[in-house]
Amino acid sequence: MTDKKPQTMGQQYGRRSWAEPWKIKMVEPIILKTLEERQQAIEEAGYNTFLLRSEDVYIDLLTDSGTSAMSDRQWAGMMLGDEAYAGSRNFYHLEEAIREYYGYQHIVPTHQGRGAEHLISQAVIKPGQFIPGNMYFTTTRLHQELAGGTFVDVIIDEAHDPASTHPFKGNIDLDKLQELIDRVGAEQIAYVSLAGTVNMAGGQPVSMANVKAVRALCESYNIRVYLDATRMAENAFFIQEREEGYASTPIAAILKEFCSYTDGAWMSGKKDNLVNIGGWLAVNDEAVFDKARNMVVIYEGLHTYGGMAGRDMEALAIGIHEMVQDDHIASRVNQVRYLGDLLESWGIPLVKPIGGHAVFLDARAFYPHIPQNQFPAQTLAAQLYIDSGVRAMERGVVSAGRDPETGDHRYPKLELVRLTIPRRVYTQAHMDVTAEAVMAVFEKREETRGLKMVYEPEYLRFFQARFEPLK
Ligand code: P71
Repeated sequence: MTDKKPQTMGQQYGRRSWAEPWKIKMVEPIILKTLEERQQAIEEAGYNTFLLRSEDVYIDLLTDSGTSAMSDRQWAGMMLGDEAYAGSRNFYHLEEAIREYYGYQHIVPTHQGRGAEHLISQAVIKPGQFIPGNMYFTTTRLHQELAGGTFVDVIIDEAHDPASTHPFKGNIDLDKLQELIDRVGAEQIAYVSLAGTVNMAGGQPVSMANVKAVRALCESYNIRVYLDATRMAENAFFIQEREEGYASTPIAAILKEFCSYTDGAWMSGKKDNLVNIGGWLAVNDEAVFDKARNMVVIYEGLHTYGGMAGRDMEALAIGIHEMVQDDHIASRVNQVRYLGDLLESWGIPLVKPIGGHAVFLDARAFYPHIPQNQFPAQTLAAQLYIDSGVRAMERGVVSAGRDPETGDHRYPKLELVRLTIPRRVYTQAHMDVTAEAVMAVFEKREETRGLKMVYEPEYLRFFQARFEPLK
């Protein structure tokens, strides 16, 4: 028995508590399967959390992509779908929202982010050109490679160090960018591929000062800057929180200023934009727009729906408006930080600072006895599911794939497991259960063995690869 009085979370932290700026109107039951059922499920899934059935998962932190909860207004907007093949009213609402909040002129709708990546890559990359960027993303780099380009990582070194607490680990290293320009020539650079925030680095932001400096350098060589705006609202929150002069600037104004230093953006609406499906490409250059708008009819659908239903575009337009509300974005990022702070205080190795959409466990430090070719992050994700039904995602050597030239695994410095938090879906209690699950797996770390890959698909292998436990 303890005579300690229970404390609210705010009291434990010596501040007033905060709560989510929404209340729940509809619920979806979730159940925790038994240990035996979970063991069988992960074995059937080849120790790959992408291959689990959602029904077998208790708390699903695989991704924040398309898994967020829509608001009552978005659902109401779904009823206003104009399902005309051409010229749907909802497309014009979407176009207005993108122009208002991101500031780009020309909009091409797509079914999701990779559809937009395909269009921009094909529209502006000439075979043999280079695309410098602040760390690769799987689908982005693949589309750049399929267009004949070569991605070059020019992110600051701190981004590759999980322990570095640099406030803007997503920044581009201007010396690395300059060095590439000097080496290959400005005309051999298709564009700078800038992501805000950087997913694979741990959801780390880019500062306003950095995007301005990148812009200035690129302007002097006539190089375009295109933005992966997938989690740019979260990036705006970090600028408001950390960068001098922005503490009282609204998220909407920060977002628009940041975008003004870029020539266009591709977007997975499934993240920041708070919808379950959808994406877009937006550019200022008419010639690029013309190409992309022509190509969209081959791969996605007519240029006023791009693979989305009218109702999807309406929900997307409303989601963009909700995304920039300061209380929404603060509660979203702070929920992620709540989970990260708990784990960090218990000594769990993770990427610091805690990013915008997820907590990234450092699987290399978690399992120092498992070599990278025995897939420590894949192992950790499987263990977490077995222990507690929590589903996470590998972001390490399996995700990095093989080098197209040598055929060897690419061994990234970061070998991570991502606990990704959907927006407006889980409560603080779910975060507590997750934290305890990570701790339980951590306590068993020494007896845990790695995996071997027994099936490997050619493209984006992490989605469908299968593994077996090492004896
Ligand atoms: C995420 C996803 C979805 C995903 C994609 C690939 C492997 C595993 C999971 C998608 C992104 C993203 C960024 C920065 C473009 C896309 C593609 N992320 N840029 O993190 O994070 O968008 O999924 O709508 O096609 O789970 P798309």
